[in-house]
Amino acid sequence: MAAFPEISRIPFEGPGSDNPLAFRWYDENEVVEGRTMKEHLRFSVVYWHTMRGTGSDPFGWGTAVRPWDDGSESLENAIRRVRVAFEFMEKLGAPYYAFHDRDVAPEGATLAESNRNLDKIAEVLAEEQQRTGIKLLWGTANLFSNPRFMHGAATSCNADVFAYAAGQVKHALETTQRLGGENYVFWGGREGYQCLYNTDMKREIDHLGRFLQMAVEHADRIGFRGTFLIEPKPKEPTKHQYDSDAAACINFLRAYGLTERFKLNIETNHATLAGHSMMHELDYAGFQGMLGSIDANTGDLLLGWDTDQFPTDLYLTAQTMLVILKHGGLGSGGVNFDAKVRRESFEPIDLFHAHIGGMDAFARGLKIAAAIRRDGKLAGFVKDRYASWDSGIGAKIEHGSESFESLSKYALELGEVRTNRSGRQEMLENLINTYL
Ligand code: XUL
Ligand code: CO
Repeated sequence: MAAFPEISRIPFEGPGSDNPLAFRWYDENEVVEGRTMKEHLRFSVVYWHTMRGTGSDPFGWGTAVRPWDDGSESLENAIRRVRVAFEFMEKLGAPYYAFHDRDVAPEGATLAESNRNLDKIAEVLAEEQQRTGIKLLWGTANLFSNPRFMHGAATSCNADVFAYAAGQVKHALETTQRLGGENYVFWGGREGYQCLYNTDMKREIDHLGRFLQMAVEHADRIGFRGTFLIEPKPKEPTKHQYDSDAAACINFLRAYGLTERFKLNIETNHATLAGHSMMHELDYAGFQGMLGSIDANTGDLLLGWDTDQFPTDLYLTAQTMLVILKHGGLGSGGVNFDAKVRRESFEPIDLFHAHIGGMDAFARGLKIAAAIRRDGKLAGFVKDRYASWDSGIGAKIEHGSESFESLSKYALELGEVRTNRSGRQEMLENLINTYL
């Protein structure tokens, strides 16, 4: 029984189309900068919001109508959901998906039972991947919903919880490998603190470092070759999350010797919660060779929390793609829609509208970014702005041959600096508008 019998494969109809169930910009075969849109964007659907989101919020129950889901935690229901997920992704034309262990399979009474449940569902996932050609972008473990993780998982004050989490991640990693997952993600759901009076921060962060080292050791043992990704987020659910932003994560990874195997999964709404723009986080990770993947969504400026909305703002997608292209693309990562429909958008068809909009916004963002790069005016301006570093004293400083002694002599001869030029911010903002 099809869940979406009235929908066939979402077609590309071009910008002139007024069909809300067609792509106007995302033509998976269109070539941009030498690669198809499909290859650049590597769109991925998330299982947790799309298949498990109910629309509940702290003030009310779920609103989502999902006729295929009986609301139970049975394996039959979980299997039905897998079939629907793949029908949805196939009709949408999304090449990838991502899941947490506990979204796809019910939690059992013991870790052993949970592992068995995941194994059964993984069989069905493998079968559907085989049938459709849809691939696993990444897997992860939910180390934050169950009450046992109230104090965190790898950073819990309770060593038994750390051990349990290790056992859970071992199985999630093996399942990801079994399904050909190209990455494995760590989002530290409760890895942080609410109160420093009761927290030994150094010990907790050391434990997190050791936990991730063990993940790498286990990956080596089983031959998992995918990229490990950390997903920065500054707060929510805890008041301070240890993986607070790209800079904090990279510092942490360096301190624990993990930079060879880890990159970052940058999420838009997390960047803005950290007080940064998506561009900032992407560029910061990118120039250190640590940009792995993105969780594509957006927040709402008037709401201060992680609203996980679908991205439709063309400035945002153009800026995002500009930085991604600058750093040579996402490699084994992708554009993963960690986004959920609003609780007022409760019908199944809204899942299509949301994803089509996000995919079109990214396709258009990609084209805008490519046009900005082709034109070269923006890059040319930036290059010129730093021209004083390309020769003369600037080049010597960059090569490391100058000292305070020599620069003091240079500055004394200079007398005063008379070479500053305008940053032309407004002119550049106007320039960007010409590509939209
Ligand atoms: C939470 C979040 C997670 C991760 C995966 O804010 O973004 O869904 O992407 O655990
Ligand atoms: Co995310």
